[in-house]
Amino acid sequence: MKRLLVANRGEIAVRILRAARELELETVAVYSEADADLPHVRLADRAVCVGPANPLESYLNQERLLAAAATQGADALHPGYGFLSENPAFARRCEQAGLTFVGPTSGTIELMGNKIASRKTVTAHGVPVVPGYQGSCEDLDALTEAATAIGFPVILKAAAGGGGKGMQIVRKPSELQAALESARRIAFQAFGDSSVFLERYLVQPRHIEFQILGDHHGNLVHLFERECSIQRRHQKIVEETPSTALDPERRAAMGEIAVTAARSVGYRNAGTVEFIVARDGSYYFLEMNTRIQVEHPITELVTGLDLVQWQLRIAAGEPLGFTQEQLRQRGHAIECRIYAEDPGQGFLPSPGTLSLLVEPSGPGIRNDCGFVTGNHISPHYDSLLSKLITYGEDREQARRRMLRALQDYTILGVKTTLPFLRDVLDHPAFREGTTFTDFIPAHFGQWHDPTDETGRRIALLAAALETCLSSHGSNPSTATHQHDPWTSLGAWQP
Ligand code: MV4
Repeated sequence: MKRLLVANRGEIAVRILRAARELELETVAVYSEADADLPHVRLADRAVCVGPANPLESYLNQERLLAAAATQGADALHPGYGFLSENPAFARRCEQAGLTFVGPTSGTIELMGNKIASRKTVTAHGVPVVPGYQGSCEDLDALTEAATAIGFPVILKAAAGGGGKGMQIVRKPSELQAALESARRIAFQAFGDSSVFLERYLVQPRHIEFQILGDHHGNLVHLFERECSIQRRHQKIVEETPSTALDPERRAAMGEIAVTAARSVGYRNAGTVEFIVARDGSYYFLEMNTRIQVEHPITELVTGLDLVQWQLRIAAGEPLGFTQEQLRQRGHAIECRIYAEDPGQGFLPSPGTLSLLVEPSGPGIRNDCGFVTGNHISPHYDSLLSKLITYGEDREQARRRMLRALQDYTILGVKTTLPFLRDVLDHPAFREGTTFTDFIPAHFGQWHDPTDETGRRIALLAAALETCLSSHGSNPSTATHQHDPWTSLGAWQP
């Protein structure tokens, strides 16, 4: 492996290019016409424009990416996350072109992409899954019987889904038919595959995932967990490790199960096994993600390993240089996702020009950022600007460092999640570590920016305008009491 093409943009492209350069690989960046000024283009040895801003014509354009790899003489391709990272057809085309795809095989991506198939595979190897039914869901009678045996409430999920799309919670038998039709229609529209399956619906669960690394020599380890329960509409916004919900015994047991799940498909490279953890502490396999994840840095901080470098070293055939017993979790790490979105308006994307970006720094602070002052945040792409990650000897130190870093972070020109995250990190429930998947709707149902000065500014402008427009001296009361602030202040009165 000599020359790596990074088929992505933004912070993850920067992250991968840094790892590749430290390993002395030559690097090729790709970019769309909208992204020519982004940092990832400058960080690479070479850069190729792969098409217009529309991702379907650039970062998702398989022909253009494969052509760029061929003309630039790349022998490996890192897909990052999103875009083509979990597309088995693209991975297969890379394999067939003799281009090392930095990730698992196309067969593994395909198998794990189908939630019914992955459930069956891991179950056969003793991995616990949520009690459910993956038989033919077209037959309403059979489905009703299965749901009744499982016990209501139940949840319908798309086989080709993951990440929450098309899920339907069903509370009683009479709701099943409508929910089934809706779930199948949404699944077909989103994934072109209407197959769905059924699980018991767990109330107020936690979402905990385990990082996996497997090499080409049969070595497979887990790098402990990440607690990802703080989500809004199935998008994580704060992640941390270790989880406040696991004791050493449960952590070790879940880690072993995660390795078993990965081994059951002969997993290679970095991957993530997702679990749902019930309130009684029981845990169940949900799905496996076959890519590097957004939240990988917190694992790097507590293990001391560079996960992206290991992805590249594994892809080059190098064996893992350590065993499970040599791995330790040390300290605590928290990640906050900084999006160009308006948290006061339902997280509406806030594209625009970054008129100023000043990153926080100092002990235990890392900011994985894909943009600099002057860059345009395009509405064509995911609105993630950067990931702010803090490390501490313990959770409270990591939390306080995060609050300090969030205060020191300046982003002007677009609305961001920064003020919202300050309130999340300061919330008593977060301080206590009682983080469940309903954290945001439960504590931040309708949130308004406490530092938003817009209302005050409008009042001041209105007062100034009123003062200018009002004719002085014509009112006899002002003439007689001109030193009385209750009359002379006019519209400036509080
Ligand atoms: C569940 C669940 C409860 N029971 N599965 C959401 C993301 C996806 N990876 C799995 N998700 C869930 N799966 C069972 N068996 C609860 C969630 C869930 C959720 C479900 C509906 C609406 C909002 C949710 C928020 C977080 C987690």
